[in-house]
Amino acid sequence: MRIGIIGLPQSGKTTIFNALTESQAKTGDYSGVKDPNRAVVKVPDQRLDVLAEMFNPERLIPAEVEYIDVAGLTRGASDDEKSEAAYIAAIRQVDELLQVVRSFESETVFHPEGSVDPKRDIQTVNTELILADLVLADKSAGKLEHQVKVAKTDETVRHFEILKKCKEALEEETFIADLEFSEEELKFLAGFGLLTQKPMLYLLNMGEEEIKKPKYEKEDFAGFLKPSRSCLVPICGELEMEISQLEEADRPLFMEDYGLERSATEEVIQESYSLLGLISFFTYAGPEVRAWTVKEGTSAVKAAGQIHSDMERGFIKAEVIPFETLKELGSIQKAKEKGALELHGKDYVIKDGDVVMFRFNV
Ligand SMILES: Nc1nc2c(ncn2[C@@H]2O[C@H](COP(=O)(O)OP(=O)(O)OP(=O)(O)O)[C@@H](O)[C@H]2O)c(=O)[nH]1
Ligand SMILES: [Mg+2]
Repeated sequence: MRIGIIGLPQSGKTTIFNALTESQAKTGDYSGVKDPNRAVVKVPDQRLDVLAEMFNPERLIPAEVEYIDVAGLTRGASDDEKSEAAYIAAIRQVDELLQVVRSFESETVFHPEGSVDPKRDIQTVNTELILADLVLADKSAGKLEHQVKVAKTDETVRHFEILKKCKEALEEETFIADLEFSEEELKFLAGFGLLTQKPMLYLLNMGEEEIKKPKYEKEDFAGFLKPSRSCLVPICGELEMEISQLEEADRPLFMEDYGLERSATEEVIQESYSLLGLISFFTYAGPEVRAWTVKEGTSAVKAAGQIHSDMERGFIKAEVIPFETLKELGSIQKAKEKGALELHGKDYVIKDGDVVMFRFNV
């Protein structure tokens, strides 16, 4: 999974990138154009730790997420009709966006709009996303319109209609994610990497003093966030970055001092997963215990295919035990004795936390 971090200049994107990825990228060096920061992190999952203890495997492989932190979006970023800004191109390929919204006050950190106003900033950024998509949809529709004139096929007409629908929605400031499409239409649109089609998680970047006395409540943003399924997580970016730089053993005490119940990193990943409709399952084949990520509703045979195409082709059955049951019983051996391993066929729908052994034949 790939997640792009966006927001206005100096809203705290790189600070939060560092917190999420335990990186040390330079913060506060506003310079407009720069290469994106990238880092891959292992998805923290306490269930995997329990399994590690139970199986004592040679290798423990968590799921991974890549974060891409780009330069700040500015007003008019999408005005250039000829070439798309490189940092916008860089986020067209991600699965989900994190929009960092500044709530912290600071005498020393400048605000491109002159004052702290999260709702206005969200609007500014979202307008840029809409414009960037509009330019792209317009260009592509123009090309198709030409094709429709010179060599009309049913397909070109259909594709042109899809883009027209997108353009009309964007002109009304509707995000593409809030439109209805058929499977086939979605397949066609997937190639464009429309920014307003991506799930978005908003991170309200608070100052330290806001932990105890929040300036804004989540409810203040209800009905305001786009696309409509989005949600907002308040996070204290600077503190989270400090926490990420501590030794793991020192973190709980530090967090307690500031009245933080858990690190925001885990919450961000959880919310990111649920926005994308992703779940985790686990396998314990041979020397390896491993976490896998699939879309909710994935069948056992497709899940096997994600591991290896041979496993999909030669699929026989899946031996499944829910994580909680396995944890209670204490070991696979015990689970076998108790007959707690369920046998499922191809069409079984994988559930979050399933511990699975695939039986296959090649
Ligand atoms: N007081 C305070 N300062 C913060 C907070 N989060 C970030 N900053 C500061 O804000 C400045 C900008 O932070 P960055 O993380 O570099 O912001 P950015 O969004 O990546 O900036 P650009 O990449 O230039 O767009 C830095 O000096 C940070 O130390 C916060 O929660 N409180
Ligand atoms: Mg930055």
